[in-house]
Amino acid sequence: MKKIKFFLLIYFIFFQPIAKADDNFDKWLISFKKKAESEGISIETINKVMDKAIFLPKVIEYDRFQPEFYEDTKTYINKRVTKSKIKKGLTLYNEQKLIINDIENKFSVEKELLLSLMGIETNFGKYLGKMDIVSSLATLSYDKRRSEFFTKELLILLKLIDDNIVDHSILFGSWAGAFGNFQFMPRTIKNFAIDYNLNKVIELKEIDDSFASAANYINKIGWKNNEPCFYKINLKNNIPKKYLNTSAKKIKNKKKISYFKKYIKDFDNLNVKKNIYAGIITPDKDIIPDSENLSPAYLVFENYELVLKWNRSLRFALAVCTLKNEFKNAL
Ligand SMILES: [Ca+2]
Repeated sequence: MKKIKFFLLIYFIFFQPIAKADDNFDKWLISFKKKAESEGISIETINKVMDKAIFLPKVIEYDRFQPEFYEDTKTYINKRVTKSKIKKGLTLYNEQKLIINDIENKFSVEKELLLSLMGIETNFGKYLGKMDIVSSLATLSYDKRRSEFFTKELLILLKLIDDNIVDHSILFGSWAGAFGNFQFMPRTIKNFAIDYNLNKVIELKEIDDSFASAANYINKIGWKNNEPCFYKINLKNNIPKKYLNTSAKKIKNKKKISYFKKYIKDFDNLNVKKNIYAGIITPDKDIIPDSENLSPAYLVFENYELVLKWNRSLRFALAVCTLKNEFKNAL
């Protein structure tokens, strides 16, 4: 009897939750398919794509353990802006100079920024991800945390497949459903991706289409060439807490730089126009226990906020702009 109870216990602990997750996922899948159909996506496409979708527990694990949540700024940047990455970027540039220069001119976006975005996103195509994107997006749509956002992304992706804009057989990418050299989400593909070499397919794992698409995206959202992203600063203790931004959602309490003079050490040595608007970020304040609140600190500008639109992470945007500056020095 005891043995049976033990097995029952084991069964309930190990098998029951999985069976339940599968069950509920299948239910979710049925209702999602109905939703997709009501949005005008063909039944053939819905069945062809969604019948292979499975629940991926790993995706939930990754979602709950993103480096943005636990790595401090210095570690995050040092891991992503390395000598070997800079070298790799320069090699790629030398091999693809004609295309990259052409795209830089046509879209008015600095090539150094494009190289940096590709370097940070996928280490120049090395980490494109091997996850089945449809299953990743389905898992995150089924999951409660950001269901609405990912359901919309999955619907957009189905529409792109239905319209033959993307080839669904090559949709392997990141756990969060991002695709190609610059890790575009479906909505970004829909709004900004370009068939630059005019062969009627958007190929975001190829240099020409992916660079043009990234340049088009960052240009359309307002990138300004040769304007700064951020400056590292040393704050004085008298700075009111309200000026310290720790969230990537919105940079609040922006002022003309000259306004912050009384709160910044060695202000007069700052090599930046003092009459432009800036915010202050202290990205480690919330995540590092007992961290010194005021360090590191940065003045951030409009271009920085555009990189946040690309990916809502304070550290991501710092890394992108740091690597961009490295390419500026090297090219
Ligand atoms: Ca193409």
